[in-house]
Amino acid sequence: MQVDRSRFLEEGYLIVPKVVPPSRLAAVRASYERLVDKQRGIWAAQRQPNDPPGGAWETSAQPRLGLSRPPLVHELDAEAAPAIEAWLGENAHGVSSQLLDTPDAAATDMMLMCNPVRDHGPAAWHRDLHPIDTAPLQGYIDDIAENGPRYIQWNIPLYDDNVLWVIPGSHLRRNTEAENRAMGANPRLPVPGWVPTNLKAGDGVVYILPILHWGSNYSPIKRRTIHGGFSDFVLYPDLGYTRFLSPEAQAAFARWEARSRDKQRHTEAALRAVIAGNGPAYLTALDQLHPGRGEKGQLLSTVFFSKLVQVIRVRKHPEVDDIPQDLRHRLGGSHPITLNWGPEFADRFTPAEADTLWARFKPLDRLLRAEKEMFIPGYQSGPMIYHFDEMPANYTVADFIAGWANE
Ligand SMILES: O=C(O)CCC(=O)C(=O)O
Ligand SMILES: [Fe+2]
Repeated sequence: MQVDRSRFLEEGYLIVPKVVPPSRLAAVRASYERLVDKQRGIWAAQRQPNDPPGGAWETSAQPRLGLSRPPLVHELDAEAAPAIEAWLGENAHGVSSQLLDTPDAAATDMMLMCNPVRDHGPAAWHRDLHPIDTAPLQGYIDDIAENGPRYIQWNIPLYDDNVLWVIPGSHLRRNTEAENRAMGANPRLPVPGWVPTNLKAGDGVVYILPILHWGSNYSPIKRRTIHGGFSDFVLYPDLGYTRFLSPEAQAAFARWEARSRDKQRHTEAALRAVIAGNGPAYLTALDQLHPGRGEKGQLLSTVFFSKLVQVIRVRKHPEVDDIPQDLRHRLGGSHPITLNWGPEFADRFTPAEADTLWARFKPLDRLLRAEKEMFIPGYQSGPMIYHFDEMPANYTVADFIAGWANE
């Protein structure tokens, strides 16, 4: 299917029909329902003394299954195949590759969002963006405007679903005054410019992440909505379940896993070029990591690296005490779409190399910090000393490289 990529880039979202083909819907529903039962067992077993018997299933506003992560990933079997393979259909994988303008987009985290057992009402409007451990909004906007998105996210409901609302075009700009006023006063009310997605079972909405969006109503109406995304930057904690998949699906995950290893290798090469003080090698590694990306894209990757270097420091020097607690907490997991390959990646470097890396990234980290703690509504970061929106003024990758001579 041909989709309208220019409209997608402009509006920041697109409704795609029949992402799960009608002929597959019953099988995909049944496969997910079994996983819901498995996960409910996990939640019941994990419940805390003060929790109700069902644990998170009963307390969460949006009980969510993570198919690609422990513990559920370890429990996938042949009956989970239709749930996983829903990601591989032409209107999911093929459309995602078109929209990302890449030959073979890879599925990232595969999840399922369910209704709560009792009414929780609306969530808060937000962008799925936590600048503290990734980058300021303007860095994303500049990269998307120059090159298109690196990651796209999907909601694919298995039953009709109008929970998600979006603000078209908000992925390419900062919050307006009116939005900040509305979200500052009450982030759980409609914000001017909203559009409901209003999806029929099997259809999907795909969106570009900094878009302002809203879980408008978490009611007990049955909800089983596939959620997750596609990117060239993925990390799979466990692919054991692929043995239950079709040969085509197995081949896809094998390609994506190989690509993940390549991306990690190019990330390491980029950081080794920084350690060696070799500017041309740094630019070459950036281009291998993300071929064809322009200057703004390379700058965004460089900002992501400044956070990855903190991951390496924490691993090599657990005693460091100059990293804000909220940042340190965020850095504990992996986040491949922003080039955080997780704590084990740090073991490619020695403590001394971690020091050299930090010396060379510290000036950029300074520029990413604000004068004082600040807060802007609509993000997944609370008050913090890093900029929410602004990238360092007039700063380029060439400035980053030139700075190595000064430390
Ligand atoms: O429930 C939805 O559709 C939106 C969920 C969401 O925005 C989130 O969990 O970040
Ligand atoms: Fe969100």
